Amino acid sequence: MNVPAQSDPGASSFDSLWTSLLPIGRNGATGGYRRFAWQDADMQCREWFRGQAESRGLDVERDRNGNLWAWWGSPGPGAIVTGSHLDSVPDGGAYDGPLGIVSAFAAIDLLRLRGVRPSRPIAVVAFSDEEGARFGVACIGSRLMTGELGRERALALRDDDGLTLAETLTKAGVDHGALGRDDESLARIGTFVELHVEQGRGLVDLDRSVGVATSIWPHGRWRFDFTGEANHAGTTLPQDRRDPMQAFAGTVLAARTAAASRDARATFGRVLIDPNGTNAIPSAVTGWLDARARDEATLDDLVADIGAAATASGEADRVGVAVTSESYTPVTTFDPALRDGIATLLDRAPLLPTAAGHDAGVLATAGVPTAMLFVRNPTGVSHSPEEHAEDVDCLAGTDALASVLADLAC
Ligand code: HGY
Ligand code: MN
Ligand code: MN
Repeated sequence: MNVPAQSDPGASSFDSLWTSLLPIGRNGATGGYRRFAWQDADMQCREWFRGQAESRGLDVERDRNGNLWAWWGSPGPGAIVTGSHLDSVPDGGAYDGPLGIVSAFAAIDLLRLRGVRPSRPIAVVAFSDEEGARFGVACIGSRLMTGELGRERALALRDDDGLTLAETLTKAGVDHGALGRDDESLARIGTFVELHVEQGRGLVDLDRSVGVATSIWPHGRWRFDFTGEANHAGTTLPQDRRDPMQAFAGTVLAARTAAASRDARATFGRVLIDPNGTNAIPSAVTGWLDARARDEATLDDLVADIGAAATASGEADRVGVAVTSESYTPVTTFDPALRDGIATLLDRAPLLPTAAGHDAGVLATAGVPTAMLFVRNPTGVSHSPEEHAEDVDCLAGTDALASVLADLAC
């Protein structure tokens, strides 16, 4: 972003926040972000958060589950909370998550410039590990806070190097003794509003810069383990092979067909191959299915079909198959009165559903009055270095968020 500092103080505040965060965790070769929970880039993002909060005189705290909070006013019940996450998927874009946090700080700057004096506390939150890129479960920070993810299960989650979350937190100097449902933090949230880059082209089609979320499709993650027999790539006869890659490939193709017939989504975006040698039949293949659909019955049906296809492929290739559900998020409907009030406040902003998951969805499911704002994404591309939002739309989003915060907090 490049906005002349003097021309518009709101733009200048957004610009300096955005440009100071931009280099952290960016891979020079791909241009994508690798900000994985509790690794160096994530720790630097957390330092950035602390620095931005402190430079604004906001009190910073890290809650029992590693989520960061910055308070304008005393922490307490009825707070208007806004924010998002700072971690990314592998080679993710700059906007998914960080836009919500940069806009939150910039919105506070705008409110102060306008002389707004909130009668309720306002907080900016950065939830831990929203993408689940490291430990496999999405929204770990918010799910721990609401109790949807249990303490024992969370601590035992492992990354690809075999490190548990418990070991990781200890290494990062975080005491995990009190990890788990956090009624005190939850009780302080009067309303939560998350601003996010749109992950689709709904706002492009409607020619609007800002929209309001209606609902999130039900979605989940399943691990598919295929176990075969390692052997020589050249000397093993076709009839002697027990190749888990073949069974996996059959499952991937079946997933495409099963999703297409239901207008649903099925993606195998991550795979581990053991031992991963060019001239050896693998002994094991593990693939993770991300599946989403308009309603839970369709999603359940879709996953059952893909599971059946995996079993059939496994039998045909004499390969063992095990399917494990790792997370499941039911359909989320955002608070209708809050949603409609915000849409009216924002010049009848359009209402949009999404198939992307968010911490806002976790909070809404836990009964917190929650809303989301979307900022136009000209290509709709997300979870990729190509993810983008125009400067003018980011500023419109910040301005919209500031209006919403003022409306709710004053
Ligand atoms: O994967 C998701 O839906 C979200 O972007 N974390
Ligand atoms: Mn994401
Ligand atoms: Mn996100």
